[in-house]
Amino acid sequence: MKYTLKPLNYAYNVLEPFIDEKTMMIHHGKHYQAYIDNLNAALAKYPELDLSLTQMLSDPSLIPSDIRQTVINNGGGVYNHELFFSLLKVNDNNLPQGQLLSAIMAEFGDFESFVTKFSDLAKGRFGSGWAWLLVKDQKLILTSSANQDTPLNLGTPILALDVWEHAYYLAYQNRRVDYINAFFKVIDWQQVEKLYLSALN
Ligand code: MN3
Repeated sequence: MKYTLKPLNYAYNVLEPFIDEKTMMIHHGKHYQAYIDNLNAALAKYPELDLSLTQMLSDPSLIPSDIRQTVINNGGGVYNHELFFSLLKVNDNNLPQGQLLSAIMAEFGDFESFVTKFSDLAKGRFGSGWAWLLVKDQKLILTSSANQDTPLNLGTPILALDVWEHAYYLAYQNRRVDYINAFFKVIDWQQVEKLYLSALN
C-alpha cells in the first residue's frame, strides 16, 4: 500500500458551525479514504512505476494508459483533499497578511474583490469540482476544475475549495453559496501564505 490516509491536525468538530463534524468525519474518513484505496489498487498493477503523485498529475502522459483516468480521478482526489484539509483551521477571524496580502491587493485590488471572484468561480463550477488560487510565474491566478482534476498544469495550488456536494450537503443541502461563505471563516491563512512563499521560489 503506497498511499495512506493523512490524519487531520485538528479534531473533526473544531470547524463547527461552519463545517460540521459529521461532514468532516465522512469526508475525511470515507471519501478521502476511498480515493486512496482506489489509487493504490490502480498503482498495484505497476509496482515498478517510480513517480510522485504530483509528477503523474502534472503530466498524465507519464501514467500507463490503462490506469491513466483512474489515477487522474483518484490520485487527484488524494492530492486535492490533502491540500484542502491542510488549509482549514478553527475560526479565529484570521485574514491574509504580509506578502500574501500584498499579492492579493496587487492582483485583485482588495481582499473583498478576491473573495468575490473566488466565490463566483466556486458557485459557477457546474456539478462537482473545485475552486483554486494558484501561483504562476510569481503571480496569483484563479481557476476552477471539474471532478477531481487538479490545476497542476496551470500553476502551484495554494488554496483549494471542494464544491462536491459531499463536502456540504449534510449541513447546507443545496445552499452551496452558504457553504462557500462558511469556508472563508475556517481558512488557515498562515498556511496559505507558507505555500505562497514556497511557490515563489
Ligand atoms: Mn471532497
